[in-house]
Amino acid sequence: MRIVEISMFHRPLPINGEPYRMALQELTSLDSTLVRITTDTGVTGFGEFCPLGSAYQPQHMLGGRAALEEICPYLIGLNPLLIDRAYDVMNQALCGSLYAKSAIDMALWDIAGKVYGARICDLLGGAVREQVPSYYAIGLTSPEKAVEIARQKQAQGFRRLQLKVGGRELEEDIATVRKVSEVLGNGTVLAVDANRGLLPRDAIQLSHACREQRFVLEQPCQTYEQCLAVRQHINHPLYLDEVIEDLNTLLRAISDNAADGFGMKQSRVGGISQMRTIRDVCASAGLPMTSDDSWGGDLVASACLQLGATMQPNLCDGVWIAAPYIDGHYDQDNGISIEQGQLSLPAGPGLGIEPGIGDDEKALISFG
Ligand code: 0XW
Ligand code: MG
Repeated sequence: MRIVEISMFHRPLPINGEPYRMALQELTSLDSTLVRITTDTGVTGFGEFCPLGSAYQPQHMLGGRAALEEICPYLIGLNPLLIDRAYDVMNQALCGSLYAKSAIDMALWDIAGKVYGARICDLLGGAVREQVPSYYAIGLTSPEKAVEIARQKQAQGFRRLQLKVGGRELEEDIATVRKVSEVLGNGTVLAVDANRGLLPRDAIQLSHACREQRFVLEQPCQTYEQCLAVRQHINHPLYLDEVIEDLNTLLRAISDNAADGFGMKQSRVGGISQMRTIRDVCASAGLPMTSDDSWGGDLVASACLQLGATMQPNLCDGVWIAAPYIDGHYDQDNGISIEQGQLSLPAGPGLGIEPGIGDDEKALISFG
């Protein structure tokens, strides 16, 4: 079996409703890139990457596409089932750009599932459960609006809420955390996520001011070292997200006892293959993580869900997907939606998603 063609396609993902506000970004539309890998047997696999805009992390749409233009010629002719070998070739062709490589990795896993007649979760050791909890991220907003959303999302079945803070007056963050905490039902847990937007002094003051409220404080400050220092002075478990850029930084964080859990994004670390290892390392350390990505449609959503379904429930803090902010699906029949706060694995092999790329759709670029 050989790769004979790799093509890229653009999928605009406008955000429905309010802009998506975090401490350092406000987003109204995202741009996703789909990758289609075609083999000589006619089996095709699909992947996707979708940076959270151009300023969130060192990733952006055009940079990812340029990285794939550099990489793809080296992949033509390879056996797509030898995923680790193909990844070696990608790393020899280009250093870094893990977010772009994640889309190739995803498509290769999709092909493997279709060839072996198995869902990706079952190639990753098997699903522990067929439904996996999602969680909802409440963007930066007023205390009153945050309370309204918290009530609404709990009524919809979510049992984990993430509340964005940072990038504004500390008093407003404190008021919002306190007000939302008051309306959390039994069994609903809260993550307060600053996406690196709090100064160390403010992260410490937020934790002290809200010492009566139960939550994990996620990625409060800009750097790993700042979070490590803040951890010594706060009253809440600390999660790391953006600074865990690869397996090595995860191993360092575990060795330093720097975190009580992790918000993990598949594209940041390089794809399903890397998230599988991170899953196992976190499990061996007894530390929970989420199985998320920055953004994306049904392909990214399925990839996060496939991995999340294989995680032990007590170590899986949920699978976040962007579907609530996206109108429609790539796959009208099998698109990934949240029902009662839960995600259900698609039945089909691989990702179980056909992204609806028409035969007449012109690719941004094709190789092979
Ligand atoms: C909530 N997320 C997983 C989605 C956005 O990309 C931000 C991210 C986070 O937790 O930082
Ligand atoms: Mg986060």
